[in-house]
Amino acid sequence: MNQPETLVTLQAAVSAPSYVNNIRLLNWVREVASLTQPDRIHWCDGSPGEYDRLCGELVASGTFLRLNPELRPNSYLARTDPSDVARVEDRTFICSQRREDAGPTNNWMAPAEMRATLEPLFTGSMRGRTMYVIPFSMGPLGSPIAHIGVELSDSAYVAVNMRLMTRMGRAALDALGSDGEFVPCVHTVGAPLQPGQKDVAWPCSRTKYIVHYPETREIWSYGSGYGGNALLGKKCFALRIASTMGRRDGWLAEHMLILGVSRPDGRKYHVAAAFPSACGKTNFAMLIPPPGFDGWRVTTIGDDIAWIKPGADGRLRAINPEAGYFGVAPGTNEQTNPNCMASLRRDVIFTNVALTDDGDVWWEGLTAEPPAHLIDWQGKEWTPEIGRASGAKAAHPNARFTVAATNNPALDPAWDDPAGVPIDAFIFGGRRSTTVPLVTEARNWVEGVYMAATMGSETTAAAFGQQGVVRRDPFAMLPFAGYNMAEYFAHWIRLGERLAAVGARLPRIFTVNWFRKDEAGRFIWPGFGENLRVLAWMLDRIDGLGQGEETAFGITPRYRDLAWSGLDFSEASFRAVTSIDRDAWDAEMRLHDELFAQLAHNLPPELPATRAAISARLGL
Ligand code: TSX
Ligand code: MN
Repeated sequence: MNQPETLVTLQAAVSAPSYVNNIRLLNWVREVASLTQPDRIHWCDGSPGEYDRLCGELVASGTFLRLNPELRPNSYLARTDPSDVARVEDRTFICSQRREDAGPTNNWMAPAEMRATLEPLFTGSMRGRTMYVIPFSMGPLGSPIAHIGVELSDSAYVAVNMRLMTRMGRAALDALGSDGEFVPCVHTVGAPLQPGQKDVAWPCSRTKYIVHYPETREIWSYGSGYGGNALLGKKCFALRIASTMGRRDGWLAEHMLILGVSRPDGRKYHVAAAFPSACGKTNFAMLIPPPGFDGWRVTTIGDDIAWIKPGADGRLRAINPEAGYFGVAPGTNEQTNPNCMASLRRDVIFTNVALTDDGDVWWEGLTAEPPAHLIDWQGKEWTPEIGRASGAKAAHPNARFTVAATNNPALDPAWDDPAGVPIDAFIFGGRRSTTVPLVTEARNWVEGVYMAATMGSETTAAAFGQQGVVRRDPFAMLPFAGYNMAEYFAHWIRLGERLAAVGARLPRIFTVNWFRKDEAGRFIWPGFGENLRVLAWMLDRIDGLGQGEETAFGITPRYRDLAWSGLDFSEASFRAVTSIDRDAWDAEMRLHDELFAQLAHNLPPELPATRAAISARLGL
């Protein structure tokens, strides 16, 4: 058989349009279709017409509710099954050949054993459904930092969310070309339909598997239709699989926002920042300068994930692999994040928020007072009285919005630049009511890696068990590293060494904590836009102008080193957010030891050495 004939035959076998010319892709789609046995195959082209059609079908099937177009144009509400509301970390697996490669912080199963487990589950799992072929680019189309993925999913909800969250459709296939490489991602809700069986609004399965094979770079997701379990470009590809690609090829896939900051004179800087959940990453990425900072501007490149590669000059350049925001709705309002509220005025898919009587959305924290009547995230009647009596929230605490980045009024002009933006600083943060000061600069790369490796955050949601307990979340990557966390630390240290060896300018590294509390349990630092005062000090440091003093851990600004114009914040309050308590740090260092003991296998010796240097400086 000659080449064109093979192509045409393959295309016909999987209902592919004539522009699909990647033989490997066509063959893989055929294999997965013969395994999962969908009724139909739909190749997503990513057009607006296709998006509208699929959303219309989701409305007809009861998965979507169209919101009032006068109040929330072109927007929808989806309510999930009450059992399918979040990522399932205990059902997430890294299936490398060797258990040590997954490390002690990941669930592991041998690839052959996992394949044997999944095969019967995926067999016929798409019966009665459409299989959507969803080609997507993580990162600007054609960028040397970007990579292509293709998700096969039996969920139209996934297809429309992927259109908002990635560069999805024919353009991604064009970038792939006839011979390009892609990360194959298979997703099923695990709810095949018998002939004539009526579907439910949110099909899913009690059995769930979120599976990664880092060595063959495959993702297989079974049983959930929700967010990170189902939108496989995000946590599964852009963090877990990409982190293993980055280790192999010398780059970084990080759980970081990327923002631009411009001074009034136009000088512009870029920072990437990692925070665990519930620290306000999206708010920070969309920050509005406070009073006293006229002429300053903060712009968003990304709010969740950064792919960072050394450029020809050795400088680290970052792209946002995503093209939209899949953010937590509760707590978002005109005070905490005006740019986000503006982004959500139209063209949004809301998931598990509450519905108002006039067909708009509401969530806890949107307004000071809840409306008198709502339909809650489970479709039930809700009033403030019911909420008070039963404790039931109107919106699920993990309720989400999906919206294209282009809706953000603070979107950075370079957000889609294939070259990425040069990173001047990394910021690592956590939510700590005591102990960790407002801001500290690492004196060198290794000290910065130590700060990031020992990051911790106090738990806020009761869902995570006890409240107010510090959990270590190194680099905010604990649930997202696709390989051994100790080797991930080593990769960071070695990358810094390699770049320093070629004389490259490395980003500065800072650690921040917006969340210190006073004896009465009140937040001391005003946070939000006022955080720009801390950012501005960082920029001064980068320019070699900012002053500070050495502490046991690094360099901290004194009261006079920050710009206070427009804010009444006393020197005593400043001391309360920057003071270092020797006893608290004694206890803290022991917790660092616990982490390092857990990660002892292949832990880079630089980290215990840094720990020893810090305790010596503390006189412990
Ligand atoms: O996002 C937050 N940021 C970063 C913003 C750029 N939040 C919300 C966290 C939950 C997602 C914050 N919360 C921040 C913060 O800097 N700081 C705080 C704590 C805080 C809360 C309320 C007030 C001050 C600080 N003030 C009043 O309520 C008036
Ligand atoms: Mn995240």
